Amino acid sequence: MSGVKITETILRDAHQSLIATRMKTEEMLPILEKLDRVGYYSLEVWGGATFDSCLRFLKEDPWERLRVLRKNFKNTKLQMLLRGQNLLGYKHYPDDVVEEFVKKSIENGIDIIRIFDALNDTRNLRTAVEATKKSGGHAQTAISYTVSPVHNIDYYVNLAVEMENMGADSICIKDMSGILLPYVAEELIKQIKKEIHIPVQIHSHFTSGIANQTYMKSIEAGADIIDTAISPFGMGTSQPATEPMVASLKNSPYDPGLDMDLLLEISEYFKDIKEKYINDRVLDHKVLEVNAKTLKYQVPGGMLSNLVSQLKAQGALDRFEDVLEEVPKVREDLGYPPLVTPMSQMVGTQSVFNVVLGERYKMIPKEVKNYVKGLYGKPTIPIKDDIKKIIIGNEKVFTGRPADLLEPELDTLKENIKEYIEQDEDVLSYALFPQVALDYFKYREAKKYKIDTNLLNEEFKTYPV
Ligand code: PYR
Repeated sequence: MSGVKITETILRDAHQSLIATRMKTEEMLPILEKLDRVGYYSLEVWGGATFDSCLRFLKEDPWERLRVLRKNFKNTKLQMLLRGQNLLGYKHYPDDVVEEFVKKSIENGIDIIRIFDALNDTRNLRTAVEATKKSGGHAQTAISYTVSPVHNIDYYVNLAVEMENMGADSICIKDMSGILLPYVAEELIKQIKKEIHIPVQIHSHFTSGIANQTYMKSIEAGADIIDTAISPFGMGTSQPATEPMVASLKNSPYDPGLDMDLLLEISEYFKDIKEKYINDRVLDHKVLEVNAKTLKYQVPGGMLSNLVSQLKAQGALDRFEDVLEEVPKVREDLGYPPLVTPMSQMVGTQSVFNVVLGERYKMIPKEVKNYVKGLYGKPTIPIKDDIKKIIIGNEKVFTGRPADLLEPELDTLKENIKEYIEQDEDVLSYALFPQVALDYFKYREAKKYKIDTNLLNEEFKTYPV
């Protein structure tokens, strides 16, 4: 039997989970050659929040980052996380945008696309899965794992079978909150492996402190691939750490066979990067602690910090515990959505409103209304009539595939920004985040101008007056 395979998340989820996705491409570059030699199955390097963060905060072109990474990874497959029909944003995009986005992601260097939907509504995965396969990529569909009275083993096994039938090349069990218990994972993977014939990958977060054990039981039950993060950026709200996991599997049939010396060198490099983010106060010790309350409230790490900042903004941080108590109630009202983007934001904001305003559903975000109207897909169980009435009154609920309501828009978008386009991919950046992308394009132009000015200055230096 060949060993378990490892996906390293340092360049995507690890820094998304611990330092708000702020790692810059220039901080990645010096270590890429070593990362490429370790023998990982894949590196998760793109997607999730990295795209938004590049454009909005780092003033980097995410497409250029991808090309640079591809050029430097000569031996390792590159992987990204895609939010199904939401791509790398927070709402549904039309099929023409999804198809082009997937095509360009693969053209620029992605091998494996992990595609999930926050509601596990497979209609929201289909366009991206088909586009991935059409471009020769590996389509991995992810089950958004959660715990509720209706999310049982049968539910997940049926979902996995549906995904395989849809054409998935592998399945990921995506435990974004870190609440998949070791013995549940064992049973879940055994049952799934009985019914499907494609590889199964486990993705968890260390948030509640149980993920190492969950990985071990998953591996023993037949999981083919696990997600880990090199130790300086492992654990806490990130993935289990790579080196201890690799060491734990040594001398077993599951030995991943990675180069431990190289892992330790890589670890040293990222220790320095971590130190810098601690000094800059980007890395807060809170995200590194075991948060056992997660097991009760299921709130993923990123959502916890969002709740804290929303409450701080309203001067109501003392209501934090009340909000945590409210989250499962709102979730139940909304038909038990898994708490992952964009549902985690919706449930979180609604819970904050319910507590801070002293009356439940006094104020309701537009996104929550749209969700109840069916515009994000199908809730796990139907939302009760009385809740529906409170949230959308007598408005009708749409039961079709949400993206069927959206007209193609690429041509119009291209026209809108034609004076800024420097590459085909620019229209996709604009499609996802119109204002943020425009701001970035303007910044890019200004920077170019500045570089020209500097060059001019160099010439003047050569010919002093
Ligand atoms: C994302 O959607 O960015 C996650 O990491 C789940």
